[in-house]
Amino acid sequence: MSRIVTVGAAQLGPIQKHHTREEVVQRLIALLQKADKADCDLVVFPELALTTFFPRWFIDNIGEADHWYETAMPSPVTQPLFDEAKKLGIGFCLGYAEITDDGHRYNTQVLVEKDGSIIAKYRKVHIPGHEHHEPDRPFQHAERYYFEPSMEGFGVWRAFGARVGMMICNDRRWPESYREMGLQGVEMILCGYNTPIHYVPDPSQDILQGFHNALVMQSGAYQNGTWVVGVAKAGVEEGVDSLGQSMIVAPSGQIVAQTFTTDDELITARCDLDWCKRYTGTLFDFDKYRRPEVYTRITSQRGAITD
Ligand code: CDT
Repeated sequence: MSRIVTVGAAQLGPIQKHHTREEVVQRLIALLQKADKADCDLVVFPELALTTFFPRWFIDNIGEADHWYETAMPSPVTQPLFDEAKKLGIGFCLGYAEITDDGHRYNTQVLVEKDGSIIAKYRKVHIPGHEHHEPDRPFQHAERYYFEPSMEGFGVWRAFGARVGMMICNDRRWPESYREMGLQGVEMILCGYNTPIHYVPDPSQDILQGFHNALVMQSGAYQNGTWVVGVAKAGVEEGVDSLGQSMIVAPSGQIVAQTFTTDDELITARCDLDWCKRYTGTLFDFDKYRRPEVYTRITSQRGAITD
């Protein structure tokens, strides 16, 4: 008997600075209700799904940014989302900015089961952008100021009858992210993202944003024999145009569903988990074909040595 998880990728349109968390939670609930009509088991929301993408602004006193972060999950404001999901019997994955009791700041996703219990928390490993104010940019990408990189790495958890992993936005561009999970037998990777179309350090990449987005998720899925669910916060947010093109990618690397707007939009797919074995049991039978003894640079060295 095949193992099916029906997943919904719940893309969000922009969240402007003046939008309250209460308003955003109502949008998330509306998407959950659509997902219920489509018989979803699990709904994936974007990175930083409760607020605008605030690292586009720099402020000298980081304490003044505390209001963008969640101190608890769920909280009184997000509890209605947890309640609705539990009532509908749908699990979800939600990205948000987290501040811990001892003041650490992470870019985080939680995975919540159908009964409302939190299965896992993932904190972003690859933090892109810059640490300091760069006044010549049209907008900042100061994630390295607002978030510290997680030292916890990439986990895989049993949930929804599957082996589920998580990553966040820039993580999807790094093959190591997928492989770390592939080596734990991952069958479905959940990834929220906010990707500005304009890449300030090299604008020649702007036109390629959609291509690169698909390229990395399709190859990551194929090379690790896993489903990948990539979900955008899209559209023009505070004047910054961000990529949509949320997608659900099969272990073959094929896109089985993709959004066509930059607004709140749900796409769904019935994901056959046994499809993973067609790849992990053949061409990508890691146990048979991998050569870790010759990959030692991967963990012993960070940058390229060219001399
Ligand atoms: N949120 C996030 O990680 N965005 C990056 C933007 C490019 S780096 C400035 C991404 O990889 O999509």
